[in-house]
Amino acid sequence: MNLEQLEKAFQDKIDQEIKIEPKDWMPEAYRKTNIRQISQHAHSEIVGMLPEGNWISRAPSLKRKAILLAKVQDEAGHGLYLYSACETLGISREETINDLHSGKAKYSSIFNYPTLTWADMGAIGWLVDGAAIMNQVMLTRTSYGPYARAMVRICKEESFHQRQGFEILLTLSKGTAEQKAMCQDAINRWWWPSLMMFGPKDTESTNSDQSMKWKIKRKSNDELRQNFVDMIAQQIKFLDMTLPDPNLKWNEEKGHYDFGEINWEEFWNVVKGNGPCNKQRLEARKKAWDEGAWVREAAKAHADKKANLEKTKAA
Ligand code: FAQ
Repeated sequence: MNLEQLEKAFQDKIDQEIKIEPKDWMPEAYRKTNIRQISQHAHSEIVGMLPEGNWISRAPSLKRKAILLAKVQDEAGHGLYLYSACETLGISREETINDLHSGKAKYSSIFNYPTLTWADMGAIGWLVDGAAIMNQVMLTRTSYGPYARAMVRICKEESFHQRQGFEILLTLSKGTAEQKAMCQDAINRWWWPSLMMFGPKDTESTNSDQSMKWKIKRKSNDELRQNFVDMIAQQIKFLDMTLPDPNLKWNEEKGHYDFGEINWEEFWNVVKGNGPCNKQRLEARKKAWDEGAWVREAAKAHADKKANLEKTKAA
């Protein structure tokens, strides 16, 4: 088959909802797009452990601490499934991690904001994990097989994360005046950055058209963002709190909530590395990588020794 025929057969497969697997032929740009998205997703999970990790030692009770610890460990697991899925596309884990450390690869803007109070653990679970699920449910049907399969498990765990976040806020919302204020303050600070997680407006989204054709993405950034606003605008009623948007209003005709304009200047500023915690996050990741060198070396020495033993036995 020539290139044109290969490309046609590839697109036909996608149109028939047949998954693309690692050893299948694929256009170079499809491989690259998946490497870009999956690795950035993996980095987001790993960097995303940092803002919550900040509160593990300060959780208000043993039970809260155990739950938060389990949640943060889940995020590490998500990163690992995703790095593995990415490796099936022919890039090493080391390369993807180097790209994070050099600033070449992005990670979600949301993790560049600080976690100032315990209520932030609730707001992250409810809003950040909530936005993540809204975006990621469609990825359980993404066209690249290893990514789709990793996402099934990730989404199940993210649902638990969202519930635990909501429960933290629900408890605070029924507490003292100070706890209620803390709850509202966290919602105020995390609301707009959560909306930014869905990416730029459709008209500004450079990757969307091609990713939709390849069924890597199945819903647009704006469509998912709107679904998220509709969901949260309902859920917040149970907390008796408000969202920090004077333009948030049910639109009967559209069957959706209208909402205010996102501060896109802030979004791009954070994406470009100038958010409140970008430097701190990257430094923490680099330090962890350097301090883990001995573990990687020991694991490799053990694997080499085992392989040599097997070779001697076979000889
Ligand atoms: N932050 O053309 P588009 C989580 C970049 S995981 C930074 O629309 P695309 C779990 C984008 O990469 C959260 N950069 O791009 C958790 C592109 O630049 P590039 C992460 C952003 O790929 C919870 C450029 O802007 N989730 O939260 C952002 O079609 C709690 C143009 O954008 C995923 O990664 C942003 N917010 O759509 C963990 C899901 N938005 O790469 C711990 C998978 C856009 O060309 C605690 N990813 N950019 O240089 C996706 O679904 C997509 O990649 C989008 C962006 C929707 C993020």
